[in-house]
Amino acid sequence: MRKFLGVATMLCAAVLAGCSGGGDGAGGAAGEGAITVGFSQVGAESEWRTANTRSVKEALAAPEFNLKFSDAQQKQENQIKALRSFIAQGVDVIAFSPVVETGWDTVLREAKAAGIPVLLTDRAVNVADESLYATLIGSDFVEEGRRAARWLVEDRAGKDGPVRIVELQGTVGSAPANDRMKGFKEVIDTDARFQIVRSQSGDFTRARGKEVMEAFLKAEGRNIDVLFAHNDDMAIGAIQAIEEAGLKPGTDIRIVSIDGVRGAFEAMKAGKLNATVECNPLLGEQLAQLIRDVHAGREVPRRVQVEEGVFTQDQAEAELPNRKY
Ligand code: GYE
Repeated sequence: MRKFLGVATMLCAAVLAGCSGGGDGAGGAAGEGAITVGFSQVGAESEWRTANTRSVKEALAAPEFNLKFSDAQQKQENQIKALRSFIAQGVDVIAFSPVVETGWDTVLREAKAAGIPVLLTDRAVNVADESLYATLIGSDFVEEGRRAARWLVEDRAGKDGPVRIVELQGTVGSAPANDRMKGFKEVIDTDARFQIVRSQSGDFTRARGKEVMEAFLKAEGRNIDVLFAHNDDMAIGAIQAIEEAGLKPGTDIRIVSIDGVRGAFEAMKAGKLNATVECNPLLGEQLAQLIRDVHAGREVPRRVQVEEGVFTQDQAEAELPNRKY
């Protein structure tokens, strides 16, 4: 309960900040002296991402900002191009959600040389010089992986025998895929019954989630006890593959995934998904505040964390009307 109150408090604070900021907060034209922000988004690969884009666009539609938004379609080269174009245009601040962790040193050095501060949203980077970005606002993906595994350990309590797990990984090299894998393994490795028998990327999309699950089912037949998907969309795609194979998702194969999007709550209500670990995409207002602070030269924390919970099937129906994404 405490966890959910935390999120609620954060959301209320965000709503209030939006109201007191003046303007309608959506679609407003940039005012005089507005902060020009170049935002490079990962893509539109999942329900989570769509909600995240909406939240960022809404928060940065206030007249105090002039938003230049670019969609990288899940390709790092597109993101690097977008960042270079923001630098060439001389934006005041760059914010971006890096598709993968490595390969950012050069372009971030270019931004630094141009005197443009960079804020990371959602995903982390791996750079030698940490001063290349001002802050990272996002979730603790390692903890999300641990939470998924802890749910599984509890789900199997009192049942003997090996537990054969298949894993649908997120985008290869992305922070959430690396960290969720790590957190999940850390917990299941403490009990020899749990084995990951197959693990492959489904690139965070429904279509790939379905395809890869089909391949898992072909290879393993009925010998799959659990599916761990790094996001809800891949789990939803996989559910379709499981049904088409004549099995009952949620029963024959227990399923846990991450994000907590509306589609996951619907799948839980229908008994097809067993649990989802929350990852809150509604970062827009917090990001707007960090941009104001960084632009004004105020000190900001290196890492801003989002509070999140875990939801199970029995909570789905009651919780569904409260979901904001
Ligand atoms: O879990 C997934 C999305 O980076 C946290 O990206 C984000 C992840 C999210 O595609 O659905």
